[in-house]
Amino acid sequence: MTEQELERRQQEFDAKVANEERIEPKDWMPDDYRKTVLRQMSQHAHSEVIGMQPEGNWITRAPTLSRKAILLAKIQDEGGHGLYLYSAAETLGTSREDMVEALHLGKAKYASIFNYPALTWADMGAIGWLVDGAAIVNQVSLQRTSYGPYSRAMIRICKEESFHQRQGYQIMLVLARGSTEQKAMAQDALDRWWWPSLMMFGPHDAESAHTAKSMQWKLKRESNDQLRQKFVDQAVPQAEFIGLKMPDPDLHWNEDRGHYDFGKIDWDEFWRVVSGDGALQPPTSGTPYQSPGGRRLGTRRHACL
Ligand code: FAQ
Repeated sequence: MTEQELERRQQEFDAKVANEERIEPKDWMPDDYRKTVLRQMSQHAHSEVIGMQPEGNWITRAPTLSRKAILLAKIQDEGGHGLYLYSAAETLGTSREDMVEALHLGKAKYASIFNYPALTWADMGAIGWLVDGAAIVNQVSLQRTSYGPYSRAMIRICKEESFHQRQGYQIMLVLARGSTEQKAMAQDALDRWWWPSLMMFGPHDAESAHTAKSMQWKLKRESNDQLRQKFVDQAVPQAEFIGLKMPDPDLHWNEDRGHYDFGKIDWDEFWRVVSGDGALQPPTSGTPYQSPGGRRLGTRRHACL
């Protein structure tokens, strides 16, 4: 391709992005754009599939038949999301086998939150409420992403994810209004899943390798910190409504900003967990489990591994 032709195609691509048109598989796109969309979509697809595992662990231990049926349907949906996303990513010219191989070789990532163990039934509530809740905040924004197949996959995924979030919140609500022990179990799950949920949005904008370019391409429509703030503002009143306490002494409403301020995220823990630190050492009776990041994880009394 001549330099002139390349420039013409680049201008055409830039104009489409500026005019809010979607980039389609048959369209010319810069190599870096293709690489970045593929990285994000394959990471997203892997997260959906790996994300089935902590919940899959609880299918045989769901407390009632109805809870089991709901959990099964929810986990199947996550598998389906992975499949739409692999199909959408294949339109960029890579096969599903190559994406899965990259995952197995450690070249592709998945959301680090799925390295944390699901220790009690309340974790099914916390995962739905917080993990799906954080995923939706991001995915609603991605419905307007510039890559057509990704944006269309997000529309269907958001509808299903919204049911997932509600079923999780409903589990938490029932536990929080139950016996003292059930309420303690719900609080323990919130304590363990809150900070990892905030980490799902990725590093702060100033530390985020890809955000600036992805925003310019309208691949990302809101930055990691903007999305994280939306999630916090939404989750805090939800916790208050069911009478649970967020595990963050620095969390408070900031009248001037019109948002909640919150405490510092432990990024050392994030990077340790991203790089595979997830092994759980079973405690001796009554001593706490340690999270992959070293935080206290509840006791053997609550765990049903
Ligand atoms: N975990 O430059 P940035 C779900 C990596 S779906 C691990 O800010 P970017 C459904 C990042 O890859 C949840 N690694 O990156 C469900 C990069 O490393 P690289 C998944 C992370 O892409 C619920 C480096 O850090 N959702 O949960 C994470 O611009 C319940 C620098 O980061 C999506 O994937 C992380 N959390 O922004 C299923 C949404 N964050 O690749 C079952 C789509 C960052 O250069 C049960 N993805 N890294 O080696 C995105 O929106 C973006 O990729 C972000 C990260 C926002 C996650």
